[in-house]
Amino acid sequence: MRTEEHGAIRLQDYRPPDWLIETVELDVSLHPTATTVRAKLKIKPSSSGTPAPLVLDGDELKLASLALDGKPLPAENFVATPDRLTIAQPPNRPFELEIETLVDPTGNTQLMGLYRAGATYCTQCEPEGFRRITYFIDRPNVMAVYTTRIEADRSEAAVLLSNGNLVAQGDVPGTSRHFAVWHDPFPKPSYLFALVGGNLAHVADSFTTHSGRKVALAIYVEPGKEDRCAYAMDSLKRAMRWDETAFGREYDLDIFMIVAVSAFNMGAMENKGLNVFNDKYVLASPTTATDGDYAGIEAVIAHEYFHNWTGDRITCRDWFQLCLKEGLTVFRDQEFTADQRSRAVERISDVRALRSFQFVEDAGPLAHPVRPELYHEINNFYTSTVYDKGAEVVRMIRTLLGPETFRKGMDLYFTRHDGQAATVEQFVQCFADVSHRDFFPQFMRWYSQAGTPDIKVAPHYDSRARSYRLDISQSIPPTPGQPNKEPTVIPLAFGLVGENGADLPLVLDGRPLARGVLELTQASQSFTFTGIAERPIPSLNRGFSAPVKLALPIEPGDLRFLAAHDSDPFNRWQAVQSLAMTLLKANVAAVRAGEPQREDEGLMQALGAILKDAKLEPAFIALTLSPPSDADIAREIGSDVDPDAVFTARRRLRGAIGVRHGATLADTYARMITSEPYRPDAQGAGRRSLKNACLDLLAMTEQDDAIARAFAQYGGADNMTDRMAALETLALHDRPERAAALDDFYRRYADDPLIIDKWLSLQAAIPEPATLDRVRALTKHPAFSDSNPNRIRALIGAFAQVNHTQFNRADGAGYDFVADFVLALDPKNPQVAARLMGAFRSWRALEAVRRARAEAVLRRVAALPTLSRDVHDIVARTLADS
Ligand code: 0A1
Ligand code: ZN
Repeated sequence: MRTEEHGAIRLQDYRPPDWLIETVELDVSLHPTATTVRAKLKIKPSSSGTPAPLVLDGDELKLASLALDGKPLPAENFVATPDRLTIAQPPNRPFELEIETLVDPTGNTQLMGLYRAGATYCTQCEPEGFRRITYFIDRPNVMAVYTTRIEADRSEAAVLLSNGNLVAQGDVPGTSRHFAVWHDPFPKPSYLFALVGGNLAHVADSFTTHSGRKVALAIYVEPGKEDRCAYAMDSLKRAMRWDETAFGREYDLDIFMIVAVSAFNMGAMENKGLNVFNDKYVLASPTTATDGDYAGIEAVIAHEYFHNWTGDRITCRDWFQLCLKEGLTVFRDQEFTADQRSRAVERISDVRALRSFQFVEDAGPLAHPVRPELYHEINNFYTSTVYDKGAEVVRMIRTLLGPETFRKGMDLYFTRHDGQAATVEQFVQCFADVSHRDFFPQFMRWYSQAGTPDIKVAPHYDSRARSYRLDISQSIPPTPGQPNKEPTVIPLAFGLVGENGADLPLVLDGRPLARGVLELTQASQSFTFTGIAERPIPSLNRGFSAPVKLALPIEPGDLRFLAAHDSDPFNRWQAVQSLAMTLLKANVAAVRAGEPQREDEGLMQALGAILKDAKLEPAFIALTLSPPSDADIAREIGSDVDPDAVFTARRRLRGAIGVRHGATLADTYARMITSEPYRPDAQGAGRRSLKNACLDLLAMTEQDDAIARAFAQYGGADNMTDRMAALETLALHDRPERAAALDDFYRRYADDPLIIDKWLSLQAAIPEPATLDRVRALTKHPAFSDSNPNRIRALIGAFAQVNHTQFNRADGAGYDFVADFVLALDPKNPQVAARLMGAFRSWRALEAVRRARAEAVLRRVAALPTLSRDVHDIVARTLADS
């Protein structure tokens, strides 16, 4: 238990540390249940003044011994509890503290600190895991140089790794044990420490940096998995090259290592020189991984690598600044993917995800600013808001300044703050300094105000004056703890599309509009463009230049025109989505009223035109064929949501598309098939995504031949992408083919947990009432394990977060099931339990019956006295009034 247990930690209470730790010498002797950790810390007062007590953080620690400057510290001079080590009167000068602790990696089910993933020893220290290894000032602005000696039985851990460079290794004479010593010359916060020990195989390669230094690269995996590392290694090398070109960032150590482990709470971790990965984001082969898996690997490998500069070289002053490294690094990995694959497709995919997760988070009780000002449990702030909205905020800075000035600001950030633990203010100041623009104080509101801004636009065309005026207002809805908001700086990329489909020149106040970006700064303001000879169609928020909700009265005919002609591909896609959203909202209401579904011939024609447009990328067409997600529709409806009606309306629309465009879809399906061998590149993936979108829409017609086509593809596929896509299609149809394919899938892949995760997820996501019983039964299946986060996410996570109709069953049984699972998991792994509990975040927007059931379950959970801080925090905020 920590003292903050019942209190909040606030940004305004920030104080620099009283003590600094300059060097850490760790000596870790690995043992399955009794690992000894000797830590020698060089500590000094951070300023000359009255000496403060030395308070070191701990978490479930056992102290074995303590010495100061080589002498055992008398018991009356310190207090050690599992969560704290206090020396009330330390010397007021630099001194050396030697701490010996005893930890149990096998018993560590939280997967924070030193734990075991299968037989492998590994660590996870971000954000507060290092204190589960030794007592420490466990905050990111205490930066030390680490030397780590690891010792283990050779039979148990032939490979011993830590951060930095290997400086010594050898046998421990007279024993079966051996050791390795690693030294990391870069001062770093404790959260970036890592060690790994195990019987691992590895794949080696090298990379020559821009300045000609040769860096050794290694990916460590369980023996037998070496042949699934090629794509991860290739992605790593491409990421290293890209960071040199796009940001001028070179790698700095002699070696860069990645270790894939089978049990990990998150995706991966950027420990300096030794990234630890969830094996899901490393292992891939054409027959085991889908195109989506490959894309995920490429993005996560790049993300963790990019952290070497944005996170490791420049870290965060405190955890309130988490978006400083995460938002910026997501922005960087999105740009990397855009350059490696297709910019338009990447942007659309990122915005779809933003709307389905971040907008939903921002509209509910868990809404928080990109930089929170208060937390009870920092683990609960690794959120879509911090990561994805954080990336959007960086993107807006680039949009406002243009790419050249943005790059200058980044260069300044890297030189000015290298080696430091920085703040968001310091980051933003770099852009203010290079641009001499004065909007940054107001722009900071993007970091401090939660909620998605609403933008209302009223256009007026004056044909006599040949002028076009836009009246634009902005407002941000209230969010928990923030009833009133101030206007912020919103870059709105913008074009006026003329009759021939080309953009008209934009002249504002007698000057051409720079880069076509309007800068909104006031609650309401007007912009008048001159020299507009014809009534144009406005194309607003091009490329989704700002993460806002836009309300613009626009005729369906104009949207169809934009869908066909907008020079901005994002807004071509958006025009179709807007048409579909309007129809879907009307049809959700119709389903509930028992009325027939409306049709929109204009939408159908727009889709038909896109489907036949040979100039468009297949991946773009596939994205356009997919209507807004259930989560997105529910969020747009906003209140009194019936998830069954949302699902029905969306499914019927997809069926209608299948019927209306059956011939073209079948033709496109056939055209997208190639005889070339599978390659996971963007082009191949794009063709497969279109092919499989067609397959799925055709099956929505419920025609026997369409189901047969899917079943044939399932059986005949030579790669996992096509097999899985066919299975996903079959899963939506209660036909004998579904059961046959699911059984076959299990038989084929029973030995491969990462593939069986797909099988679990797919069944958990089936939108039918029988699913809950199926999921319950699967929790007892030998393939499931409640001690592996990937299995939990695959089964329970998919049910709670993907299956909107069955999690939100009107009888409340879905809520009870997930809550009971969370309560059983909580004592073992509170972090993963709390994430599952996040599925309740939109309960207030539901219709009355479900809302009451969800609330009852939330209150039942909240009443339990033994909840972890993680789950308690989520439930308390989910239930709070405002
Ligand atoms: N910094 C990592 C995310 C991460 C956070 C916490 C973890 O502990 C369970 C693990 C990873 C990233 O952004 O990739
Ligand atoms: Zn990250």
